[in-house]
Amino acid sequence: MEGSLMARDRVGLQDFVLLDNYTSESAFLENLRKRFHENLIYTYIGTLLVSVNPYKELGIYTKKQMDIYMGVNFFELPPHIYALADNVYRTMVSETNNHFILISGESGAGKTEASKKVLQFYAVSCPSTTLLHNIRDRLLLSNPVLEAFGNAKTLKNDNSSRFGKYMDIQFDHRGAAVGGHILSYLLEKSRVVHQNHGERNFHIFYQLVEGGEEDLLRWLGLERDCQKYRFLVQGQCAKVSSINDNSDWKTVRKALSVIEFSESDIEHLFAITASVLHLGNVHFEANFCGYASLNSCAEIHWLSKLLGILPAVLQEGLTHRKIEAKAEEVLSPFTVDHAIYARDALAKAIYGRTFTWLVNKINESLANRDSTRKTVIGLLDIYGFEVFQVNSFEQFCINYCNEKLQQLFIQLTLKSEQEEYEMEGIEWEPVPYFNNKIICDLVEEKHRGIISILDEECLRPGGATDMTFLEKLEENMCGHPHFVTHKLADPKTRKTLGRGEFRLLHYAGEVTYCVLGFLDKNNDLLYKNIKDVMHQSKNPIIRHCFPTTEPDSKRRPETVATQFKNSLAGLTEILMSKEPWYVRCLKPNEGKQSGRFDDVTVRHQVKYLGLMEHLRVRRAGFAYRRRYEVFLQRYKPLCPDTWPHWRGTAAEGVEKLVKYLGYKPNEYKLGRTKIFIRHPRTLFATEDAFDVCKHELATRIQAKYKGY
Ligand code: AD9
Ligand code: MG
Repeated sequence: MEGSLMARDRVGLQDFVLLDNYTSESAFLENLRKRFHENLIYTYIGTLLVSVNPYKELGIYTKKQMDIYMGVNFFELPPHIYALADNVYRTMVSETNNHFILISGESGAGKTEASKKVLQFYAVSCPSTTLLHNIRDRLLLSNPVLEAFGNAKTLKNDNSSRFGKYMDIQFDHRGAAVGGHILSYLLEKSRVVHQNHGERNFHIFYQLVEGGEEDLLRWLGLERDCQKYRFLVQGQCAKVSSINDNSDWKTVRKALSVIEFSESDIEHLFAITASVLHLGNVHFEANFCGYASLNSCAEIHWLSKLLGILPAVLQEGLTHRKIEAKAEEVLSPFTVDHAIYARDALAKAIYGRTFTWLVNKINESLANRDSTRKTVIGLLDIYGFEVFQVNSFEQFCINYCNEKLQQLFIQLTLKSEQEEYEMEGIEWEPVPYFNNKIICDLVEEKHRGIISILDEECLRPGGATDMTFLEKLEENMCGHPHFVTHKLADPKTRKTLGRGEFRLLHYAGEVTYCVLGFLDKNNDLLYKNIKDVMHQSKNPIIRHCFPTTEPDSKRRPETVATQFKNSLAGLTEILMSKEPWYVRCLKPNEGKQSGRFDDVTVRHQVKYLGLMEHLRVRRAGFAYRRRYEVFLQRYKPLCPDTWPHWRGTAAEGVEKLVKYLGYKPNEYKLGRTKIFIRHPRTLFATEDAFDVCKHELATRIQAKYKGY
């Protein structure tokens, strides 16, 4: 197996740094394509891993494969996500510092799959004890649960992450995985009440309806038919061939027990899930005064039962709003439209807050109670850049998040490279690249960015609408090279833009956003009286999610976009304090097809992900660097002066060693603490010599013992 693996990977180059014509995009693509058609989906650029989604099972994630990659030097085996995971792990253990793996790429490129593979690798390959097996299983099983509640079928991906996830895996001093912690980012709640054609609601709803046991469904008042629920039928694709809701239900159900959810937690959780479906079927009619009246006895019955709230209280909360006038409270009835709006707001709030509860609960179960020093490996798997026919507030947030990650990548790769050369006293030639800071600023700059302007409109009393928001944008962004609207566009572009739209020229391409709903989604308003109703719930999760006093209830809560902006700033800070590693995922085609490598699609991603620039930086500089001590320790048997003992400094030893090995002066540089090697082939040659040497030594030792 090992042999065949090595042999198979002689196709193309395993590392783009070896490309002779390294500035040629075509040569880059050719190498990717050649490898892709041989099912070799991984290729390095130095220590960065490029991955192309194969859209089929390759059989390369077995336990045997994990064993092959465990503890082996990074460049000694064909590129693999396990090689990267192993390298990160071993660096963490030997240097006792914190790391993170940034997995990026557009929607459907394979980020979530990659992050799962990394987690599985650690769970299986790290040292463990019976006690720790629990943690290991919980780490692994947190995934299906979060995916059930946080992923959904979109037009881009049948299992699209609709929330951002950052997970710290904690290790103790022996390198055993001892705990974890998850941070989640902005769940796309609007999906609960609305799905575009060809898309689904969150997986959990279908899993429950399709897979839920008869008794459970009866208890929840659900029928085994997705078509019965308004929140499940809008996309007209409840059944998806690539998804088995029935068996996924079983996995989730089992996972919840392993993560130590009590039976009562589980009951309450599914009571909430079902109540969202019942809420979707609540129907209003106009009464003789033109106000909304409820016409859904059965739904109210089930909602009342599942949430533990009196039917009359629920009914009033769904059709009225309380207005505080002087010392008294007045009940103001809703119109039908208003009632539908309030109902949907409630469904989104229930689901969104329960999701947060779920993440917290999982965190409790993953918490490591031992206070000894730990190191962590952070895994970042966020929703990828996406462009649909109609793009709204959700895409705006998701794409902004991707801009931020691209910015982080640019800062870290170029910054760290420059700093390292500077620190080590090595000359460095900067490489030009597109810096997307200008787009990040356009979105997030204080007082002037799109988010600030949106917030201002949300706060402006009276008269603010989505269209006035657009007008404000036009006033402020006029002339910005990455912003255009119908009014600001040249005649040719104008034809492609509607009057209620603005277009951003993102690093990954143009996206036209429809402003409809921006204010509303950013405000995310929920009337106080319905919150109070929820607080009366006998369902402990709901009561917890709707506390009597919300934090800072006197101040106006932060808007959704501002909260998101702040949480991304927090994330950036977390990441900046750790050592970065990168996986760049590429999509081979737009059709989710295996075996099809579409040049135009891949070329576009290679371009905007900055892979060519990254390669150039790697090539302009030095591909590999090793601390003197590490380099000497490994290769000292190759030189009689350094073997078996070297008494001088490690730096002097390395100098002796490379001279003896015949390194040419332009192939390497000696820095203050490290040796820098320009081409990997130099290192590979040394590695080959080392293999021969090891073999000879072993033969000599064997011969010696045979003589006895
Ligand atoms: V999104 O931004 O969350 O919409 P991801 O996470 O980048 O997106 P995901 O990992 O979910 O994409 O991959 C999409 C699908 O591609 C998976 O459901 C698999 O069917 C397929 N895939 C991805 N990576 C692999 C792989 N290494 N091997 C086999 C894969 N199939
Ligand atoms: Mg994903």
